[in-house]
Amino acid sequence: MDEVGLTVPPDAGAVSAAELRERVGQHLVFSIGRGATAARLADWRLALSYAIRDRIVVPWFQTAERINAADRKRVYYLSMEFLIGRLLDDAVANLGLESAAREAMAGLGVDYDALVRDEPDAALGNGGLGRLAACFLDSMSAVGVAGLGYGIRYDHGLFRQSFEAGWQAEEAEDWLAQPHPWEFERPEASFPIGFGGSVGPGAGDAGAWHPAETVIAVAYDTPVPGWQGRWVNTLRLWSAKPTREFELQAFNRGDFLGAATPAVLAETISRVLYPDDSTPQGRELRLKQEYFFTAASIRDILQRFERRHGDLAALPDKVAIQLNDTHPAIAGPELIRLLVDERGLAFDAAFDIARGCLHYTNHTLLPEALERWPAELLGRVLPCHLEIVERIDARHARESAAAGRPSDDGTAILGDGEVRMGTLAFVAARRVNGVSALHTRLMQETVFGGLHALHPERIVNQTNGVTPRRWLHGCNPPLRALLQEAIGDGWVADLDRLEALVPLADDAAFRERFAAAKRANKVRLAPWLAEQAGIELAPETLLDVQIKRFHEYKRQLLNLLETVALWNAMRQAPEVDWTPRVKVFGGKAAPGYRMAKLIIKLINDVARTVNDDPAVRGRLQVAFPPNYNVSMAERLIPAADLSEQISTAGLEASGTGNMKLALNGALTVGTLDGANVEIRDRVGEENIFIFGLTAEEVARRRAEGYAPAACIAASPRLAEAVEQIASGRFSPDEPERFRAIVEDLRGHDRFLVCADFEAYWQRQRAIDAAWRDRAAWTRSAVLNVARCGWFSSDRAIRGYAKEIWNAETEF
Ligand code: 26W
Repeated sequence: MDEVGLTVPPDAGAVSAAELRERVGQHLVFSIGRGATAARLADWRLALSYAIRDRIVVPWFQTAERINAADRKRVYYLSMEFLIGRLLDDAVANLGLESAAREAMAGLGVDYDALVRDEPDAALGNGGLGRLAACFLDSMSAVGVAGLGYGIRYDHGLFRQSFEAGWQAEEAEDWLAQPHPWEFERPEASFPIGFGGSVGPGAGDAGAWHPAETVIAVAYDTPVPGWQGRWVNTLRLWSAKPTREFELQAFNRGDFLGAATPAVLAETISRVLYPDDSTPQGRELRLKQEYFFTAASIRDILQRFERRHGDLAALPDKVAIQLNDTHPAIAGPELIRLLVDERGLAFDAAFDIARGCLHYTNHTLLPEALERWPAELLGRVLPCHLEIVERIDARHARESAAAGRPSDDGTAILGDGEVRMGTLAFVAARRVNGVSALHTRLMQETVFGGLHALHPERIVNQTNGVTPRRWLHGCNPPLRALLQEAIGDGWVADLDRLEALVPLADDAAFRERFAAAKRANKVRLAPWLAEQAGIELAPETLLDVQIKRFHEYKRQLLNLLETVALWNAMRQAPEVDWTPRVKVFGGKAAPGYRMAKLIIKLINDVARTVNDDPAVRGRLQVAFPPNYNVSMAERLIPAADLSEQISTAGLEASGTGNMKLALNGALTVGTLDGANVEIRDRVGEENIFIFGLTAEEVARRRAEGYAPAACIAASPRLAEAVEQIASGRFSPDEPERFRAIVEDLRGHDRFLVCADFEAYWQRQRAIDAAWRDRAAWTRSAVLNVARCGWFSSDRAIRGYAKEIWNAETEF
């Protein structure tokens, strides 16, 4: 009996199928207001979701009480993106209720799997950065960090992708078109957020900001249950609301639009996710989004701290803030503003406290992806913050000069009329980290070279990870069952235990079972792939997948060129016993990224030609299912045999798909880039297919002046493929369609596709041969699973807690 006299379930776990069925029935009637006969699939899904949610709220309260009672240091993860996917099945798995839920729904005549598939993805992110944030939330709960995620509750997540005549088409995503059972609106947790206006003089160091417009940030909380429901953290997403819902006077004057305008303008701030994952558009609305959620979060953090602590100097001991890339980098100036303007601290004291709390993760070295806001724009939207940035830069310059650094070493925050958000984040942070060993080293040697020299202790590495709950236990039932039998299920919370599989790699019977699990996943995938992409997947076919956002540095074009060359080779040598392959491409291009969209069209045009060609029937097929997202990844990854990680070395900060695919028994073909290097280090040279120029060699080739035409001339099969594309072999209706791709390839080829082509081709032919020796292939696959436990996001979070946040873990 709790304080309001409610009988609440004892704990997250322990519920029988009968009890659960009872609860589902009650929710259908009393929460959704439907009878069983009238209920649609979505109603049953909501009813089950509420019944599962009931098992989470009390552990949620208890976690908060434990954190308060122990006055634990809190970790706040600020991210513009959380690429969550579906929540029902993940919550059921984390509570250990899968069999109870299946049985309960079966008892009500409803198919559990159909329910799971009925849920829309929460696609509040673009790609790697957003998905990493979601995996980190799961792991912070799994290891018992007092963590809280802050982000934006976009009305519309990442666009829905479809193909019109092979061209990418985008339509607004609408996840909130139906009730979202996993969130609780928190109207009491709301803050006014100002924009524009002017700054007047204030007391001492303080300035007095008079914003021109204000919106209200309202919190929506989603519980984040950890493994076995022992710990439940919170994801708090902010939604923008108007200060006044409705201009009645305007309405009475018949100016209906005028009456609604303030509300529409306010709500625009959290309306939609920007679909760019590399080149910032530099839009004012984007800056407002970044400030909106960051300012609301900082206010919420300070308010929660001050509820229990009086001395602001203790803030860094009780609060660690992680900035997920530069998107929330305004957090530094905002925290300093509140400490100086509203709490009366001196600037330097405020700066030290702020820096003591802040930590920044960099996820890309691509120059065009580093945010730089025009100082004019920042000064107009956030006049107070520009002043603070100028003071931070002045202080930094003094520090730099004192360290004997030349003043023009490029480490200034302000320059060329811009505010370099990466430099601001670095200067105002206690720790800065990269997301793989190679990436972190390149950060120190290139983009952050000057700052690293000034603060050699500040940059540390935390190689990315993925949650084994969603990306192995959840998405791969056949392999999960085999692991359960072979080594128990301790691996779910302690993925290093997969190491126990190493000896089984030499056990033929086990290998047989392992291959059968992969086969079962391919058989399960086949009908879906036929329906979505019009291809036939036979179980013995090598399933070769490249699934990730489209970007030239990820080199989907290199994969496509190899595919065309293979097609040619099969047609020219039909007598050869070619290894049958299905090439799967999956991924979206930012709507404004013309070259990426042209490559998507090329892939679809080549797919049509190859799939219609009787000469290679059953030997080569190309599939490109539209609208790649988290749920599609959960479908494809367990069935994959070969993982394409072929980026230009030095440009993929880490990659996380590479980890998910290796953990599900796919072998990797890849360059020594990002975390591929650490995967190679762990699985062993002989259990991975590495090819291509290293990061150093890429830098050298570029520095020496790289001539792609020479590479093309030196490779007849590459030349043939390029010529076919150039001459409209795959676009007879518009022969010039791919001129831009061919001209760039022959003229610039900034991502060294031509330089790596022959090495890639050779490696792929070696893979054809390796596939023939199934025992050896399966042995390597087992060793990949066994030796990739380190790529758990639990390990990564433990690293952050120990080496960056200085925060406790409960488990
Ligand atoms: C402002 C536009 C914008 C939006 C997002 C620029 C850059 C981004 C992200 C940083 C891009 C991203 O998702 N980077 C990926 O982050 C993953 C998680 O660390 C890495 O594994 C990938 O290698 C990296 O490309």
